[in-house]
Parts: sequence; C-alpha cells; structure tokens
Amino acid sequence: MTAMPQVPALRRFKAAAQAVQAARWFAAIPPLSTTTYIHEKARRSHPAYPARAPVQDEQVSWFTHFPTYKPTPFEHPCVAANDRTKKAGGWADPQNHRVLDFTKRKSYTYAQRQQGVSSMVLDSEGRPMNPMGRTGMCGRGLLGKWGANHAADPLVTRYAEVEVDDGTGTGHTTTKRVLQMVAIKRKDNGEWAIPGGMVDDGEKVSATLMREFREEAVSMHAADVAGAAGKVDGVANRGAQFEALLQELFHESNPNARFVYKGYVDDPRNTDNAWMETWCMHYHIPPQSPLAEMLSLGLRAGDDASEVEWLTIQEGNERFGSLYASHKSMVMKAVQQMQ
Ligand code: RP5
Repeated sequence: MTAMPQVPALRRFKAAAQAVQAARWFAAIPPLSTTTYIHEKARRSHPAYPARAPVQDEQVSWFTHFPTYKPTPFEHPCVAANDRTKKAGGWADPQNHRVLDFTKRKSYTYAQRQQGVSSMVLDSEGRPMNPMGRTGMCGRGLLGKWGANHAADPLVTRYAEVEVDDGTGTGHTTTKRVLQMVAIKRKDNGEWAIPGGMVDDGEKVSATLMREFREEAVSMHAADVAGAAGKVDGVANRGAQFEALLQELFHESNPNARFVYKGYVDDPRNTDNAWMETWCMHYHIPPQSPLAEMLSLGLRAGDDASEVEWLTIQEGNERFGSLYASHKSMVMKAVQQMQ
C-alpha cells in the first residue's frame, strides 16, 4: 500500500490554528515592566555564532508580515556533544525536538502572559517560539534546551567609600559613598555581568544562586580564606566561617534577600527557538559585617569568569553601562527597590 500523500489543506489548517494560538499568547507583556520592550542584544552578533539574518525593530514581532525572513540555522557543536540522552551528565536536549513533550516544560515569560499557563507556543516545525519575537537565527545556538533555558542571578551589593576627583580641577580628591555590586567579566564575550548561571535539572533556584556566586566570584577553598585572613588578623578557621555566612546569605528564609526579577533575558545567545530566562535575587551586605569584611578579602574569579570586582553602580561607569544581557535593567530595578 502506498503512503497517504500529505494534504496541503490540512497543513494550512494546522498553520492557521497555530497562528491563532500564537495571537492569543503574544500580547505584549515585556520584561522589566517596560511597555515597549523589543529585544535587542538577542539580534546582535556573538563571538561563537555565524551572522544572524538582519531583523529591524519593526520586524521583531511574529505578527509583522515578513515573508522574506530566513533565519540563519545554527547549533554549536558543543550542544550535540552534550546531548543528555547520549552522554551521562549532558546538559542539552536531543537534537530532535519532536521527541520532547513541551507541555511539561515551563516558561516564566509565557506564564506571565497567560495567567500562569506556561506552555510554549510551537512553530510549524514543532519548535518553541521565542516569546519576544524574531532573532535572525533558528535552532539552539549555544543553548542546551529547546525553548526556555533557566538561569539564576545573585546580585550582591554593598556601600563603599571611594576616592573621587573633587571636581575643582586641582587634582585633589574627595571621599564619596557609592553603591557597588559583585560583577564578573565573562570569558565568552568579555562583558561584565552579575555572576549568574544555569539552573541544573532538579536544582532549587536558591541552590543555584549560591553555587554560581561561589563558583564564579568567590572561587576559593576554605584553606585559601583561612590563609588570606590569617595574614590579616591571624584567625584560623575563617574558611568554615565564610562558608557558614554564605549559606546564611543565600538561604531561602533570609529575610533580607529581595526578589528582583523573573522572566526573559535579552541574551546574545538567544535564538528563535531557544532563549534565556532568569530569576534574580538581591542581597545587600551591611558595612562592617563579617561577610562584608570577608568578601572584600575573598573575591576571586573562577569557572566562566576571568575577573571579578566590586563594580560601582553609577551612570558614567562604562562597565556598569554595558553590563551583559538585561543585567543593567535588573540592577536598576534593585536600586529602585532600595529607595
Ligand atoms: C544570562 O546568562 C543570565 O542572566 C545569567 O546571568 C547567565 C547564565 O548563563 P551562563 O553564565 O551560565 O552562561 O542570560
């Protein structure tokens, strides 16, 4: 018996039904409470990516008629090499997205749009559609999951006294109190960022927040802290003390931890079918507290970071102005919440 030919009318009907479903979901609910948000970094170049197809601001929305749109297909080889169905400890979905059940996947962005229902809209090939629209690239790029890829961002701040030019033109300085954040320089594109990272399968966000902060910004062994602190004040068990203070800071029940943001990230790795979403929490360290003292001793870049520093949160500070992805907006929101 010969196979039934595909019925074009049926295909057209399915496509129309998907468009209607998409229309219901894509009501513009932007991240970070702006009303006219259009992702921008998600359309930019990335050092590990081929060129994206150009997408102008007015072409981003899936509802804009764009018949000539031909996104560049790309999946970085490291993604297939980490297929979790083939490699123990792999962090990527299989290449064939059709074997996945997307009704079991969550997207904060989609959930925000449709009263808590987080299932993702799929395109005519069954791949999840970026809730913010076109990016000029299809496939997964460097991201492991089809659809939403979840991260957590620990924003750690303190007040510090710094010496600044007094503005008299005499070369004299004055002391100024500034707000600073722990920031890392990312190895992948050299941009400064909150020391966040991916939530592992089955991991609690609170655990990711602490793990990423420790791995990227305070990469040290207890002995290092003891050694560093020992040189300063001779206290021996500072490593264990530091660990206990970190545990307390990132504990779910820390009353001083503040929720900042949960949703889409305008990340340069995003594609039409895979994108970053994050959960950002803010931890402000009081001056002269034991943790403040230890963090001033113990910042050290590790894992995906090449440098780490207390970065001054101030317009005019170039590093702050060009923070990675949507991180500047998150920091600004946290600062507003402090006022
Ligand atoms: C950003 O990517 C998130 O806000 C988070 O900071 C980061 C997670 O990715 P990796 O740092 O693990 O690459 O979108």
